Amino acid sequence: MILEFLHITGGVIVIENWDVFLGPYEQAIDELKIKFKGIRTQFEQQALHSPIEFVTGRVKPIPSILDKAIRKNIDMKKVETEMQDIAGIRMMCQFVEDIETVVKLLRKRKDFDIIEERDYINHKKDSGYRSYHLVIRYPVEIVDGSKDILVEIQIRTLSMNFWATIEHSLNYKYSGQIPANIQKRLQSAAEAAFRLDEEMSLIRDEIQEAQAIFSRKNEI
Ligand code: 0O2
Ligand code: 0O2
Repeated sequence: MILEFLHITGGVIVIENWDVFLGPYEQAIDELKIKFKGIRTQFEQQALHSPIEFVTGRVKPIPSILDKAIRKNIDMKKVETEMQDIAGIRMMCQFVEDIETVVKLLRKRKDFDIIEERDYINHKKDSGYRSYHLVIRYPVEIVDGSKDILVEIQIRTLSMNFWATIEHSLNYKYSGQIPANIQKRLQSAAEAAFRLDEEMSLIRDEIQEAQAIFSRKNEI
């Protein structure tokens, strides 16, 4: 329960012991990274194309949690349920088609429940942002028993990731107010990233065959 970490200073509710509060989130990220990297390893062991290229994860830094709570008017008492990305995992894929494969794999898993799905691939954001988002309820075992943690999983191609990383830095630089001319450039860069994904999909069989030959050569 978050309440045990809350404490009122000058009328403002603050979290008193961040380490203890964020501990289960760190644990969830560590466990999920191992599990998802394991999926990739299993595909490789069977000499199959892995729909997952690489996996990253992070616990949201404390200043970002506080910023977002203020920006979105989230009551700190409800931060565990209303801020769904305190724990975040990202899975990068080579091809757009891989994203659906990964989503299907995740839907079959028994170690968490998917509580929300947001398809920003077929419904891209106005900024040009594309990714598939899932929010899962993941149980971590802690000394006091089991604790359910919400984790946001973002699944995207390498090309979508390139665009999102650049756009995120610009957003940070301009505090969310990117000048109109740069915004326009970003939108056309998003179009270019979309076309790159399309082009790669057209020669997917060829690329995968080449990658299989390359990995067999490395094994020898
Ligand atoms: P910045 O500027 O914040 O992007 P390892 O244990 O070695 O596999 P490590 O070093 O712990 O990995 O980090 P990992 O898992 O490779 O990735 C951490 C970076 O990925 C962070 O960047 C995060 O920004 C980013 N990241 C990963 N997943 C997410 C996510 O779901 N949401 C968000 N917002 N970011 C994510 P840095 O290095 O902190 O720099
Ligand atoms: P971080 O840690 O800086 O990445 P909101 O969180 O309010 O934006 P919502 O509905 O809670 O919206 O969640 P949404 O939009 O499904 O996913 C939020 C996260 O998706 C963001 O986290 C980003 O990581 C990513 N995202 C969404 N829209 C964009 C976008 O236009 N550009 C980029 N680069 N990333 C986007 P945060 O909150 O920014 O945290």
